[in-house]
Amino acid sequence: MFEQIERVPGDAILGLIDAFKKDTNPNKVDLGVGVYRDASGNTPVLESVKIAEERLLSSETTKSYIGSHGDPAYGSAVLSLVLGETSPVLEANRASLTQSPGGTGALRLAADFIKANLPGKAIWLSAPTWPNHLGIFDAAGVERKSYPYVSADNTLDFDGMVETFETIPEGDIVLLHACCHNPSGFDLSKAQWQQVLEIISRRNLLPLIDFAYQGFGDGLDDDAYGVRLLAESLDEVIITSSCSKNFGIYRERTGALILIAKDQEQMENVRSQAAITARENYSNPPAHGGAIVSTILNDNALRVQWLGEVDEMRQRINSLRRNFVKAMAPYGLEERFRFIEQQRGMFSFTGLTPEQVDRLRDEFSIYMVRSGRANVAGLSHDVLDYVAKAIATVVK
Ligand code: PLP
Ligand code: TYF
Repeated sequence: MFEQIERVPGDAILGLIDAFKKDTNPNKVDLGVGVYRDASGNTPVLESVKIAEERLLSSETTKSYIGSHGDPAYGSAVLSLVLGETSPVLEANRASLTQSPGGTGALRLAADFIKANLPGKAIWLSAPTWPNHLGIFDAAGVERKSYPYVSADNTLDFDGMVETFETIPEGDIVLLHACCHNPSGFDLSKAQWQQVLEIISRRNLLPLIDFAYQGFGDGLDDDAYGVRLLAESLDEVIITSSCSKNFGIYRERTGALILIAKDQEQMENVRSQAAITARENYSNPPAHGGAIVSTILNDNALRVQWLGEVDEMRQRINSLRRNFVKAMAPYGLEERFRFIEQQRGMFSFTGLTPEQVDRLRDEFSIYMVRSGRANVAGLSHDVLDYVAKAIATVVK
């Protein structure tokens, strides 16, 4: 039965992990997969997470199911984190949250929800976007289209984006990255979010906002600007949120599907559909990650500690951005790479070609995605000069 099944290539980003492990060069640098790294190159368990886990271990009384929507304490804590403590959307009781296995699980719930409840509607993805977006909507059978996002000269193509938005049929879904665009690092300004809101509202499109990096751009509240603007101004918004990065709990698979409806009545209707989708995929979400998050967010001291840890991760990334540009100065390339300071989040489109990326790997053991995407968090102040020299060599 299996003999006619073909082998397919694995995920190109995750494949970099193996390639990096096999490399014996002591100077190797991993700028590939998007996980945060500290100054020693580790992806640490946050202190606040460790304390929460210790508490959970001693206080946990059951391993019974938590229900298709997950833990209500997690749900209300994450709704406040995403939409803001005093959100009029929460006041009006028109937001539903379903705990999901990571942001990926939330995206799959969103895709299945769209397929089942909004028949014939297509999803519009930025070009480029996180490659998993393509697979998730294909797997769910949702028609996929794209809008321009990055120009050939490696700048944000906002004009191209809004021009395309003007052509999208009413009722179609547009996927927006809330902040820290993966893979480019180019984010919308507040004025651009306002413009996006105006077009979406006038043309009656449905935004799906992927919020995987809250806290990694300019701060937890600043990063939510677009999300909150659209949630408060529009009747209907879909949000997929992830705690993988900002709590550093990648493998605990902790995320959320947030469905915002016109009023409480319609919210309860769509919420009931989200429960079916969850049930048909995996029944109940894993509990541990959500318990960590709600323990932290619902305890003042732990919350303050976590806020400090998120600030530290973000500040490290942003300082690496500034220092990378400085490190290019000896080669006369400071201005050419100045945009790295303006990009936000873990990722930067460096503008390097696939051939230049290959040379970085082959000649210097520096690993990044062939699109030229670098995980800035994979840098450290110790390797900046080495990486700068290598890049200067391949772009010459
Ligand atoms: N969306 C984007 C844009 C991402 O980069 C990621 C990262 O992995 C995710 C969603 C999903 O994250 P996770 O499923 O690990 O929570
Ligand atoms: O883009 C990244 O590197 C992260 C991690 O299939 C990731 O979002 C990459 C690929 C994948 C799952 C997660």
